[in-house]
Amino acid sequence: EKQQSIILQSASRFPPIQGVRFSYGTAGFRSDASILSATVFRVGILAALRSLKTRSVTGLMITASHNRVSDNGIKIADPHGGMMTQDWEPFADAIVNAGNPEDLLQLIIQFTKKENISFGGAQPAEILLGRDTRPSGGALLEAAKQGINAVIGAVAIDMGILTTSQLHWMVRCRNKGLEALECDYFAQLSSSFGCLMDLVPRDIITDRVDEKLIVDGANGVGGEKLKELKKQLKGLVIQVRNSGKEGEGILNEGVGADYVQKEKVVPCGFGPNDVGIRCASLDGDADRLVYFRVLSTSSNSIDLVDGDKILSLFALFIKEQLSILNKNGKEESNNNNPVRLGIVQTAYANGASTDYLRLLGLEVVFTPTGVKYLHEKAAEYDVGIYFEANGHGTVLFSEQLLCWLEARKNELASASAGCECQKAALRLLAISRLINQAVGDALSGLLLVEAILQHMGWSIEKWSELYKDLPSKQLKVKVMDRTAVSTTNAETVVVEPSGLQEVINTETAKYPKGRCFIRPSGTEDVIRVYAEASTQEAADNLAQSVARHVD
Ligand code: NG1
Ligand code: ZN
Repeated sequence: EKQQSIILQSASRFPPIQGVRFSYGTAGFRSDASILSATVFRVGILAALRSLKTRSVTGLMITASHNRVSDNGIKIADPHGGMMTQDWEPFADAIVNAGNPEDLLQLIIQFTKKENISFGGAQPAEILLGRDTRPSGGALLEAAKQGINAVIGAVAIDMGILTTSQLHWMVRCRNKGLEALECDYFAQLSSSFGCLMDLVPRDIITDRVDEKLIVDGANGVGGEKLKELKKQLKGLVIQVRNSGKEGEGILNEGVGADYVQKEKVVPCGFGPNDVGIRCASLDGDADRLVYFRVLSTSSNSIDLVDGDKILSLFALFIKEQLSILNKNGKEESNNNNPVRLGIVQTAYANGASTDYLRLLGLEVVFTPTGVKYLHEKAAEYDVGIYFEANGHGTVLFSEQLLCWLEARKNELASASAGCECQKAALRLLAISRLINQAVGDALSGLLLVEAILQHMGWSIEKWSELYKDLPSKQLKVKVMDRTAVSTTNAETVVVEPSGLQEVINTETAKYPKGRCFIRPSGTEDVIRVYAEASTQEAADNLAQSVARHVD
């Protein structure tokens, strides 16, 4: 009774905008920030219910990632730190679109009955809140808090301005009973990075690898956080650009990982003096990372080292460490039960990267776009590495493998300290602590890249030469109703409208090495077109001609 009137009362303070429908897309709800407060309020309620249901800490992140500064969005982190379970998405859609407080309340009553959720239990629900640097973030955070407070027994804990990855990491740690403040996050990253650097083979002439790295912070939250983190790092000289300081520029405008990866041009804030230097770009909430090298500022050209190449570098290194362990551990029981290493990509992965990974003998599988799918798939392996071409990804280790590595480490420490085998175990353990197990994380990904380049003694140029990207082109087509397009087979085949896939096939067949697919975006009102072919001109033409049929 009391619960019902609280919900009704507070919901009436956040009336939904009539005529606007929201849908839980690739990464939660996103739109222009000015129409989001009712949505955010309701997602606050949802996060509290999720916490009650799981009897664990959940998280709420307010961000629109790489989108415009005037946009914002909200997503929920589940107890393990990943995205909210897909089973709850229909309920999320329903409550966000409920027309008035009374309808909202009815939906909540029905759902909590069905899910057996009871209010006001002994254990309070705890929800960690985070937001990026968007100016609308403060007010939206307040709306989320009010949503949480409308649920009796739920407590909102404001963790302040964070990267998306930090918030997810904190939720995961809290549920493991570990310390989960920002200083703990920085300490874990810097100590595991230090561990990997200490294990760099001495015979590598490290001065072949330039210590200097320039990072484009997208004028978002990542730059400031990196400035904090770098104080604790040894062996790296990091210069942060586009950190979002007053006057430096606007969030995601002409800067950041999304811009650099999609446009393949030099971001703002970089000039002729940067030619040839190893550079990286984060996105607006620092869960994506790409590298690049400025070729020429006059022609605005870069050599892009995207998520697929980061994935390839990680895969190569981890495979090498696993094989050292296997070679030296012949009598190990684990030999009967080899470590399963799996690579997860989406249709946006450059075809050349997939060929390269398969040539290495690795198992590569595909899922639809969106980390919720990639993450779930990667978790099926002992070591699962997933990346989207745009630079969102991470490496997941199974509990079983971590236990096995710990045991190996201790065994080997007593037997033959300092053997290659022990070092490999130590490296893999360090990677599991460095790389964010909850979600993609530009900061931890960046440190792993840097450690591996030092280990290999590779320049960015050398790394980039692992394979040559096939020329590709991405376009987006504004449409009235993006739901008119549906796809299957990890989004590579159009189901509806009927006949469209045949048209795409016909166009694609005209180009050597041609590959093309379209899909509705889950975050914007557009249909995305991706094309690949043997030359840039061909890829552009293929994308253009298919885009014309989408309209
Ligand atoms: P949509 O809008 O569904 O394509 C985009 C990215 C995803 C993912 C989400 C979440 C592309 C082609 N798509 O999704 O990979 O990062 O945003 O931010 O880059
Ligand atoms: Zn992001």
